[in-house]
Amino acid sequence: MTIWQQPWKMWRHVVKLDPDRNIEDSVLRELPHTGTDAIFVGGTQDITLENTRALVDRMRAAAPGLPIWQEISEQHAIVTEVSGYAIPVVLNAGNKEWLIGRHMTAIREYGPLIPWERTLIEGYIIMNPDADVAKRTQAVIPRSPEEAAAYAEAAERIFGMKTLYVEYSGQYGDPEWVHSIRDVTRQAHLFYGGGITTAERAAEMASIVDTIVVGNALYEQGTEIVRETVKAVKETEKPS
Ligand code: 1GP
Repeated sequence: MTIWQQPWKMWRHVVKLDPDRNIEDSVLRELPHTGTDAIFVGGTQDITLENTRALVDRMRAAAPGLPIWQEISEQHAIVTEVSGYAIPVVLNAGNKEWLIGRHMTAIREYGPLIPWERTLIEGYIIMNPDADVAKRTQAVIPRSPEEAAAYAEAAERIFGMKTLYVEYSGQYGDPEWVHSIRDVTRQAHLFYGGGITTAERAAEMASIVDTIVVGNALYEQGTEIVRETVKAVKETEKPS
């Protein structure tokens, strides 16, 4: 697979939009001017085809040039008008539905229709026990940096995963723990999401991982924080 088929390898900064949360058109229109590399559309609670399609349509109208990738959590909410699909595989899910069950069902249903060349398979490691996604997947939270790193190593060495997502959703993670994951990965592309609310935090995590994801901060602080975090990330050297 060539690099142009894996555009996320070039992304340093992504904004995650939740179809279940309100956001003004004026904010969506500003997003392409913030310098962010791509938009993820997805969430954990109350994701429907209607609210997903409505947000994707509005986003496409507001920012025609920005890649929009749907992060799939509900099969019935899959929309076709996106650049690609991010498919979470929750490595530390307590309920195996989220590790392989839903994936098997989707493949049985859609098999030949799945555009694999436009999919990003994300090996999720959920780190924040209070996050909705942790509750929904009954995640078994790593108890030490070594355990977190072992999930990453298993993902890469055993399952051959090429992309991992360290998910602290709603909480800023401990950089030492994220470092321990980075240290054991060989080539995997690392996403980090959770609690990036300042330029300093963006720079700190961007010095460890390949791509940072900003969610909540946009809803709470507006597009200025997106601009500031993009700037911080672009001034930070990508880990080698
Ligand atoms: C959530 O990782 C993202 O899935 C971003 O987290 O909302 O805490 O920024 P925040």
